[in-house]
Amino acid sequence: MAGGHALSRRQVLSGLAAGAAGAFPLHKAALAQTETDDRGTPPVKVRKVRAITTAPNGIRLVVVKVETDEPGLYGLGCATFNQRPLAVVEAVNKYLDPFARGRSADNIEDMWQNAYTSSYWRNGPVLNNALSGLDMALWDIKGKRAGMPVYQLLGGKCRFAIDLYTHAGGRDAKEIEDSVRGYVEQGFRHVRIQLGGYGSSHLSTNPDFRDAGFGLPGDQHMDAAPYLRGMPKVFEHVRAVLGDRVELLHDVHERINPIDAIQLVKALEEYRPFFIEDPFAPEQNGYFKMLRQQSSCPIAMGELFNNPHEWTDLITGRLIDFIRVHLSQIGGLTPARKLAVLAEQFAVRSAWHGPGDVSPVGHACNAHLDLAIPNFGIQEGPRFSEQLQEIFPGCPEIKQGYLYVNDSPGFGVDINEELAAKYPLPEHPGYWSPVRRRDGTAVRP
Ligand code: GCO
Ligand code: MG
Repeated sequence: MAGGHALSRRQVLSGLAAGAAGAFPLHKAALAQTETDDRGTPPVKVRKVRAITTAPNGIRLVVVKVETDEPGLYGLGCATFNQRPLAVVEAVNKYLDPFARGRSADNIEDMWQNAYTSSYWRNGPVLNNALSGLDMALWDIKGKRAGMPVYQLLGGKCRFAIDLYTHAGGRDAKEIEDSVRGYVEQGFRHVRIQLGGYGSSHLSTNPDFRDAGFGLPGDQHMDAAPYLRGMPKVFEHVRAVLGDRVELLHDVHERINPIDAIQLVKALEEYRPFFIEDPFAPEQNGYFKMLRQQSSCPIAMGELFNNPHEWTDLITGRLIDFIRVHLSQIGGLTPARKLAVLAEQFAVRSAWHGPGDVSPVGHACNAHLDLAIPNFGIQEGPRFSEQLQEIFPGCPEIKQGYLYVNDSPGFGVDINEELAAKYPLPEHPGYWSPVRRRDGTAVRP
């Protein structure tokens, strides 16, 4: 042990044996000895785990800060769940903080495994997000202690930068064409196209449920037929005017009946989508087999997944082409890197969830994993507002449709807590408003 009296292996083992007999305190000194790594680096312990919230653009971001017993050494992790931020904050501050205090910050897997089972019931969105904040922060700390960016800890780069897709949209085919052109001019090679909001709700008319006073006035209206008729026409138009210069993606967002989704995917296949996302709700994973038998259109799924049971069969059955989990919704980088390896065995590529409701720390974590895996597919591209870049120094950068991380140790992103506090969570608690068919029937949103 650097600077200390190194015990011989025999002494350590005999101390352990004596300690095991409870006869002699030497085993504690011996254990302390065995805890240092082979360079004699003293272990670092967790001192405090706390959640920080900020909403500079109205999106409820949750970041976890893990402070250690080494002065100045801390890590950041993303725990962002936009629809239930306060529940995640409680899970972090009231449960993971007391659980993690005094434990080794070096032993990430051990911390993850034991924190994961510390609630006994597990695999839900709130606890997974809290766990992700702790987990990612420990990887950030590990990088800082090693003096390396996290992607180096994962094996180094498989690519020079990360290819992104961005979101284009419009209320009709012409508006969408113009939106796509704008992004192609910015250098993006992959663009998601949506006809209005998810499910093209602007095309739906006669929300009879409103006239009947059913639900609340703010409840949204979406009938499937106008969307199902409109989307193929949009793809036909954009392909006709822009040809194959750009890869086109589309997000069904689970809002239609499974059999209609199969019809839609088959109708879109001739326009060569890069992928079609979330054709079904996670509760309807059983339809993927039927879809695979009828179409070779590339399929992406996963942003709503929390539990390994949701993705394992889809991947081992080769029923999807892109796995799109939201890393903090599955518990952080520790499970995500294992998921990436599982997917690689079945030629499933990554497409981690990366919209506005992921913090810059979460986007950096996506990016470090993207750099280090051979089965990278595409990355949903962030847009960092001025405020976000000020609150989170070190945000990854976007150039010509590629994402770049900096090479600072860890994830390379910090937080200005004083500035973060200037953007408190909005009054609205964040729940997703109901979406209804004409007769008021609730729709998976
Ligand atoms: C996407 C997603 C998002 C989600 C949002 C929910 O593909 O980026 O569908 O737009 O709707 O993250 O909070
Ligand atoms: Mg989506």
